[in-house]
Amino acid sequence: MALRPFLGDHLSQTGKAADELRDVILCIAQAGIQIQAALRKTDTGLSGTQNQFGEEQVKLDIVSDDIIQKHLKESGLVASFISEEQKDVIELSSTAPYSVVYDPLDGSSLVDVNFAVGSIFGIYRGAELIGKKPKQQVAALYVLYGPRTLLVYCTGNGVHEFILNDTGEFILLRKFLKVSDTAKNFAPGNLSSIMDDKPYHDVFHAWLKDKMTLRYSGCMVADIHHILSKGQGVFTYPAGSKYPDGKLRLVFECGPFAYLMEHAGGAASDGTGDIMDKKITDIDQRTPIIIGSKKEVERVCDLLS
Ligand code: P6P
Repeated sequence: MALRPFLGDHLSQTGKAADELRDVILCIAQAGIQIQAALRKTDTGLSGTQNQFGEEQVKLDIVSDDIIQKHLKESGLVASFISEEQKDVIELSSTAPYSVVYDPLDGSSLVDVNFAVGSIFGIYRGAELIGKKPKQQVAALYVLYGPRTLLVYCTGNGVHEFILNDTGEFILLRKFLKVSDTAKNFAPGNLSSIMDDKPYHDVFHAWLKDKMTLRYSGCMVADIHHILSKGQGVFTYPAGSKYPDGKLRLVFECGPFAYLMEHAGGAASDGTGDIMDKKITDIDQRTPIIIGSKKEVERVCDLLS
């Protein structure tokens, strides 16, 4: 295979993805290319509408969601999908092989400050999503829109990183990303909760005592990519008074990242159990998350328990 194969060839040869799964991922990659173009020219203002969580939507949330929906529909391979920007499961076909869950533009409130933002995707076999667990995903991937446009995917055979080149092709950058057991960096979400959450205060104190380095951007895709790219780190977003079940969603944020992190040798917990084992009961289900280097995740869970 070429030194820097195209995404499609790599999906078949190294990712060992079935042809139809490869094609769904290639459609998602095409949507990512259109979204990164839209980021450069679309107004970052508010759309005047709210999503299912009552959160203000920026125009780019809507634009990104429309781009992804168009590509999923045109693929003819998607039975149903769940988008953070839609309040119900959207059914397309009862016979198509896969279903897709996604957050079209995670961190969209950061576009106006020119921080990196991303799209997150999880892929399941069949039409049903409610009742499934993230460990039943057959693939997960994200597209990270920063100074470079990167795509990281896993179809069960390693986690692999691609970069969008100047002819509009995703080519391999690094294969088989690995996360070591110990962390040097920490990404502390919901940090304000240390004021009334002693265990989380103790976690923060342990990180400072161990002279670990903070790396937090406010976009989960960028902060999780930091761990996969550096090969170490921990990201936490525990529950707190403002978010009693945690802020981040199981279906289209924590589930796909748990799949990627575990396949890179890391871990993802809700504080008491694996995110990969959490049953999807509702599309807008939230969960606390501690994710990254395995031993650091264990240490944080012990301190939080
Ligand atoms: P906070 C972005 O809005 C997001 O959903 C994730 O991308 C990010 O990790 C988190 O929320 C940031 O939350 O409370 O730090 O603004």
